[in-house]
Parts: sequence; C-alpha cells; structure tokens
Amino acid sequence: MALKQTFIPVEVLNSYGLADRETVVVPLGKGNINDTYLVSFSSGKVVFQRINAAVFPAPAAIAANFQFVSGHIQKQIRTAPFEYQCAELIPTLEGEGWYIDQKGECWRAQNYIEHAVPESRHLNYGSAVQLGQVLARFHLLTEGLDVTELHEPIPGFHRTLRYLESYDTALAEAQPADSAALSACRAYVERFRRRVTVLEQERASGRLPIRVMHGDPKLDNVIWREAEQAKGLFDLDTVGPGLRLYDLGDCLRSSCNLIGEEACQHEVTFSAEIFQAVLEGYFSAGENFLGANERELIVDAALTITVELGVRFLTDYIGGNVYFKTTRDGQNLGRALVQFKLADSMESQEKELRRMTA
Ligand code: GN1
Ligand code: MG
Repeated sequence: MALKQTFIPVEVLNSYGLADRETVVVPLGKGNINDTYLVSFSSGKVVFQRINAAVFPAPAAIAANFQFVSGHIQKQIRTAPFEYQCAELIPTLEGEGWYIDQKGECWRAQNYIEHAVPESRHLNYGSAVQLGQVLARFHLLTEGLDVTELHEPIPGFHRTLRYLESYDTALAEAQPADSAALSACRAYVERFRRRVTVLEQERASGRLPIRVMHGDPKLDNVIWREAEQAKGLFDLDTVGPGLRLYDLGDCLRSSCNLIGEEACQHEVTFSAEIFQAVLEGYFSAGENFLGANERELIVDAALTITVELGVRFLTDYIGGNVYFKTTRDGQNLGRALVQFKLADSMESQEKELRRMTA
C-alpha cells in the first residue's frame, strides 16, 4: 500500500476503481518523457502513465488518438492473416480517456501486455527482419484509417525545419558553456543542415502521401514475445498524421545503432546489415508497400530523423533540459553527439545503403 501512494495518487486509482484493492506499483520502462508505472493486483495488471504536460499540451488529443487507433487495430486484427498486439486504453469509471488529479497532472491507463525484455542491443539478422515486419504490420493495420480524424500529438512533431529553427533560437538566447562536445555537435548541425530538408520539401510539394504515423517506433517500443518474435508496438502517444518514411527512418535509426542512445563511447556505428534486414522485413508486407517516390528517400529519411533527434537533444541541452528527462549533467549533449555520429556513420556508407533500397 505504501508503494502505491508513493507513485500514483489514491484519487487516480480511485477513478479507475482500483483504490480498494491490494496493489503493488513499480516504475516501468525507460521512456524519456512520461512517467510509467505497472500496477499489479490479484486479478490483473494495468499500466498507468503520468503524461508530461510540458511535452504534450493537449492530453485529450493524445488519448483520443490512442483510442481511435488501437480500437481500429483491434478490429482489423480479427481478420488479419498475422498476429499483432496492441494495448487498449482503459477508461475511468466515468468513461473518460484520462484523469486530471488535484495537482493538475494528467493520468492515463492501458492494459499490460506480457512481453519479453531482451538484453539491450540484442538484434541479429532474424530479429531485425521481425522488427521491419512489425512496423509494416502497424502500417497495414492502420491503412484504412481516415488520417484527418487524427490530431497532431505535439505541434510541429517531426517537422525537421521547426526543430532547426528552435535550435537557432535556443543558441541565440542562451550562452552554453563551451566544450569539445558542444563544438562538435554545432559543427555537425551545420554540416547536415541543408541535407535534412529534403523530406519536408517533398511533403510540402505534395509528392509524399500523409498517412498514419506511429511517430516513435524505436527498438524499446517493440513488443517481443521471445527474443526473435516481434509482436507489436507499444507507445501510441505520438501516433498522428505524417509520413510513413519517418517511421521507417526512425526504426532504422534506432535499430541500426549498435551501441544505443545513451552510450558514451566514441565509436558509433550504423549497421548496414541490420538496415538490410529491417527493410527485408518491412517489404515482406508487399513489394509496393511504399511508392517509388518514397522508396528513393529511405536513406534520406533515416539520416533526417537521426539528425533531427540530435538537434532535439542538443536544443534541450542548450535550453536547460526541460523536455527529455535526464539523470546527469550533460546527458542530452552526449545523446546528441551519439545521434550525429550515427548520421556520420550512415553517410560514410551511403552508397551501399542506397544500393540496398534500389
Ligand atoms: C522520446 O518518451 P519516449 O522515450 O517514448 C521522444 C521520441 C524520441 C525518443 C528517443 C514525445 O520518446 O520522439 O525519438 O524519446 N518522444 C517525444 O529515445 O518527443
Ligand atoms: Mg514515445
């Protein structure tokens, strides 16, 4: 009982009809934004999340997206020729998709899906194929949804140019302490600045279809049954209208980075082998799953989303770490450098990667 009071206010559990039960509450996962807890009781398990209001200005919009997309997926799975798992939003006793506590914090609940937690960076060729497949399945299952009914989860989410503008503003307003890591990051931004506008230009020209985008299909958000069985994707917070290419790019960014986002090593390598495997899995959903126009931009998408995340971490470091949670000084700067080095590794293998997408 003591634990439950530490993490989740009783009024929140109460609004979901759980306050009178014997519950055990433990922190769950490694999210950078929201606080996530697993609540276990005699007859089940529920995941509670405190939504970070500094990041998600309209919790109602993300709860509505969650309900809309997961409801649609549940319906589609019944007749799909494959298995897929997706969490469902649990409403409050009053039927609301979220609960605002007395401090004004927004809470949301969903069912817990039993899953394996593989060692970090466990991917091999076979599991990377599974990963590509699971992303394709998410895209297949959401294909029939009317994207105009989805809300943009965060204004400007995955709009690379806006992140660059915010970076320029942050740099002009703050005077971050000089360091070798900061200079290296700033140089990388200038080096990549022009290259990463291509997707936004294509989007603006109307040549790329706007479809349902998961928004965060990173390795940590994959539901693994066993080490080599990817069964679905967690984390529908960022689902919204967008480019499928950003999802594929982000999945490649995260899975081909052999040392992870938090590593402090100097060497960061983008794995061409995992890249190939993820694409093999993704295109097993169908040869023409992406249009020719989109297919040509896969390498650009992976590079763009990697640089974009680097810029986002760097901007947050300069602005005082108000967006991504940190546990030590300089963590967001270190995270930014990892992403830029990953983009650098990608660029150095660009010819080979392009050959694989042809
Ligand atoms: C954040 O909170 P989490 O860990 O699911 C971020 C993603 C980044 C990711 C990098 C809303 O995701 O965009 O790619 O960190 N989510 C948001 O690990 O900004
Ligand atoms: Mg997320």
